[in-house]
Amino acid sequence: MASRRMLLAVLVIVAAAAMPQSSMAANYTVGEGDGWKPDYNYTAWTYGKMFMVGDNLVFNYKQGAHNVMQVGGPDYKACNKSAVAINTFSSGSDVVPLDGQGKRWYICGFADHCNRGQKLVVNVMPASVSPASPPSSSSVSWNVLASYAYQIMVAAVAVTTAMIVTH
Ligand SMILES: [Cu+2]
Repeated sequence: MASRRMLLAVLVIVAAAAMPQSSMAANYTVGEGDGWKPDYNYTAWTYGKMFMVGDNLVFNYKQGAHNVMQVGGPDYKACNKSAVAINTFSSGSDVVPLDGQGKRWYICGFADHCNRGQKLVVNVMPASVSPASPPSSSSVSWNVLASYAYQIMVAAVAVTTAMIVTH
């Protein structure tokens, strides 16, 4: 009986390890410790990050000194602060859900901040990337492979541990 329980525990661990990482929503703090401000390169900040549907962007700034306007592409490009925003956030600690795939554009509507770089564009990917149809980018498929290798290793360690414990 004890070994059956152990086997069940191992199965649970293996199932947990095999869950795709994309099922966990991530919070991205825009600009990390620097927060949301002018004279910052937010395009560089996005490098190497993969934004997925269900993730959140967190904008931190002094309330009343900045805001976050979600606008369309042309308004982003032109830093059009009088644009009719899709959404405006102004709490100073804004959690902005990425609830749809595709490009999203954000600017600060204060003074010349947008022209001074306080603007962000992110490309939101679908929530789940199916292993049956891996993304075409070789770097992404490599990440997926590395992730599988890690999961197999975790499962192997779990099984070995269970065998030692039950024998
Ligand atoms: Cu600003």
